Amino acid sequence: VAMKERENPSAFPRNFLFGTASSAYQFEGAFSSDGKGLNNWDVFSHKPGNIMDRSNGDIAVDHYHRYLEDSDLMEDMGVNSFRFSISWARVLPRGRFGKVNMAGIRHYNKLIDSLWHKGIQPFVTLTHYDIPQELEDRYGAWLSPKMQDDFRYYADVCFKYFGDRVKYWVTFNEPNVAVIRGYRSGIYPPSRCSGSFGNCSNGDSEREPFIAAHNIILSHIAAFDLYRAKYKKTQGGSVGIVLNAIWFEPISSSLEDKLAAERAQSFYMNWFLDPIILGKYPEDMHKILGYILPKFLEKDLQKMKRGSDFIGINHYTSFYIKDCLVSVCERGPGNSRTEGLILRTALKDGNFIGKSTAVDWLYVYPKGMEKIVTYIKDRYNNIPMFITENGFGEMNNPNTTIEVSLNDVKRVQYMCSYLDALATAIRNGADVRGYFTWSLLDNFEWISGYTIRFGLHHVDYRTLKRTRKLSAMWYKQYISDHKARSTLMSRNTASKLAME
Ligand code: PNW
Repeated sequence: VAMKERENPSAFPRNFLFGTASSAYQFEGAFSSDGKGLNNWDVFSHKPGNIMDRSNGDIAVDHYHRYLEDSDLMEDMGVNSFRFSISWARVLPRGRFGKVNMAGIRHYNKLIDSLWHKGIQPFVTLTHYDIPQELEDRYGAWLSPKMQDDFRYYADVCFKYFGDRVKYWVTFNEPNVAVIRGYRSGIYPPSRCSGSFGNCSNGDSEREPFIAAHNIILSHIAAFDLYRAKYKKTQGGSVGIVLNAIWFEPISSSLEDKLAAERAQSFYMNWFLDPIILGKYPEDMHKILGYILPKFLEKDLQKMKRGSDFIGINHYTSFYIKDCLVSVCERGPGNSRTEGLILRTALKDGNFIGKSTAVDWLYVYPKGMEKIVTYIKDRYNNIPMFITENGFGEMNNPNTTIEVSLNDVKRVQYMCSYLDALATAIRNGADVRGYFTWSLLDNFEWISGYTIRFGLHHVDYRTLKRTRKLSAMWYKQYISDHKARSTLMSRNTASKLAME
């Protein structure tokens, strides 16, 4: 088998980015060091009842102090890229209402330089859920259109200080998840929701998600446009956005279920990507929401075709979707407005689409990777794509020993099968340029605290010691094997060209 594999050229192109992913709040810790301001997650996680194990990211995995050790782990795995995020409040403790924190700038400069030193490309996200608390207090976060000016200012500071060495920028990580959880169910800051959507009653779950999303889309466009006008020529990088992407499989081949799956995609991912890439909200959102859906102004629309150099895809899971708009479901018919907001996920003969895991939303269905990538390729004219996250979570309870954690066979199987499905999509023509596994280390898993481990390296939360798991060793082998095989491919291609 090994021989045969070696004769097989890799599907991944030669300069493909193989990396691991992280985010500031989940990794850095040092939440009040060196002049950092408080952000929405600092405040949220300190309120009792918000985080499952009553933990927070005050220390997290102390990546702020241990970034050198962590870049050694990456070097050892042979990855050629690292996806991390900048903490907005570390760079601008009070947003644009205060000074730039030069200690924060120095920190990211050191991190970026240490990566370059090891031949690791930085792949940098500006906002991975965390925003300065000052902005949440002033505006209710993304509910205000003023946030566009705040975000543009923040992006400008980052492009200016880091753009000579950062060639891949992501404006937002998963704004679809941030908005649905922040303004519909209320389980993430700013904890707003109403009606039957969540456990609070301080918002408007039927409207606010769409207002927040609209302001985020315009903020992305503002930063993209700023980069194009002011930095692109001299810095030569690219700017994209990352969406959480679930594959929605129609539960039957009926037209109703197919339309329902399409609707689910509209209300989850195309909600953001359509305006940014195609210049308008999806048609079925218009139909269902009517006047609730905010309108773009003429001056915005000018900038909104191909408003992104690439799409980042965080893909983990798939669900069956069943129509409830036309047909009657167990959960009752959806009324026209809430239909789009509630994912009508369904079971087929009592089963989910893939194998269940310790994570309640994670079902293993590798084919979903091929399907979602192909879907995005077809819908957005094969725009360059990166898999910015894909990974497997395991339970961490007091009984899990480190030995069990380190022998993460299921994570290896998951990565192996999902990468295989990705390779198929690439062979069929999808322009995918990189893959980042979530995550380099076990870390703070948002409202699940430290109860779930997603890392290729185990972290002992008492000593913060890192130990590589089986998956880290497997990934190292996988990368080196594919590097060898893609060199083979370019040689084959070269000799083929020579023959012609
Ligand atoms: C992502 N889903 O969130 C986030 O970007 C990471 O910060 C997080 O640690 C990681 O995935 C693991 O949870 C997700 O419903 C939110 O499919 C929702 C889903 C997937 C990932």
